[in-house]
Amino acid sequence: MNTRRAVLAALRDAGASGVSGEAVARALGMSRAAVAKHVAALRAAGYGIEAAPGSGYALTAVPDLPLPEEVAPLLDSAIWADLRGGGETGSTNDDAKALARAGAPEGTVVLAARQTAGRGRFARAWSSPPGGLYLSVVLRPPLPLPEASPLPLAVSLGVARGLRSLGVPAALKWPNDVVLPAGGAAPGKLAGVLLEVSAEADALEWVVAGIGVNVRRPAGGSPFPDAAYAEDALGGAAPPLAAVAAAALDGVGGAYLAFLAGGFEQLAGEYEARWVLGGREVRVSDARGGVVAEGTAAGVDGCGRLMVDGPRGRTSVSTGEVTLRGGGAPR
Ligand code: BT5
Repeated sequence: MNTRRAVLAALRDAGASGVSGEAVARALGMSRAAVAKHVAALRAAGYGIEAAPGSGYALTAVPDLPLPEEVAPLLDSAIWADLRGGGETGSTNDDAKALARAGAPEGTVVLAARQTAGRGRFARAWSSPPGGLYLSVVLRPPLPLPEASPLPLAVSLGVARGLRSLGVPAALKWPNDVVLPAGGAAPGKLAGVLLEVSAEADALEWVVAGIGVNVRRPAGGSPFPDAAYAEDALGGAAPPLAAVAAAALDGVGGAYLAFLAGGFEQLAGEYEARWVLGGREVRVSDARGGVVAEGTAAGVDGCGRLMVDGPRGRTSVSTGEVTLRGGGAPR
């Protein structure tokens, strides 16, 4: 536990009656000035900490932000070792890539409550207002590049697992969407996943997996008619962002380790149990809108490719954009 987290834990333990700076300093083996410095930093991050003469510091408010101090104690997965951020940034993927290039180990996490330059695939924008959760993780899978192709699916499966653990019935839409099924209507996009990789020859150096989750509807309404929000599935009561972050990280950690241990075959059954495309009529387009495949979504193969059965047989697609074409009961 780092020292700021230890100071916060001491304030939490003290409850409403508070604790003196001197007692915290003694318990943690640090100077009173160091305690005061951490208290100032916690206040700057949004914590309410009152200083009453005689009784010391009392924690009066905890911000609804995915701060490392809030997320770390909720995590079960041991893979996430170094958590950073939690406020506003340009893009957590850019931050995590800079850390990866500088040698950050697997398990480094960058969190944010708002992004000013959030990105989707194919240089598209990811709308990142307050009320959403934005995070990126550094992974260093010991794999040749081609074997990593199902990783985006494993990561989205992990995000769906995490959201389901919070009671949100998250489902999957190949390749990288986590969606909220909406009865007969098109499922709404609840979360998106963006993987960026660096490889030397054929060996992966690092993977940055970025995840954006729509948690609360933005104050001014959603800019995307097909966006869905976790709170929609929870009767308007969204969990704190730190709880969403911990659930997503635990889900992704578990799915990633299962993928490393047994390949995508290990996850394919669960993926197909959760996906909204099975048996549906789909059209797959490339980044420029050209149609790559059309037909019935038949499944996902061990390489994470979408199998589409069309009039001229089966096509396996490794990337693209899927549109549901109506008809065909989901299975
Ligand atoms: C994705 O791209 O779905 C990947 C999104 C990844 C975002 C995370 S946030 C943390 C990390 N840091 C980053 O900078 N990025 C990652 P794609 O499949 O290309 O979908 C993008 C499209 O979804 C856009 O062109 C819009 O049409 C739509 N869109 C944008 N923002 C949205 C939102 N908040 N909710 C639903 N749809 C959105």
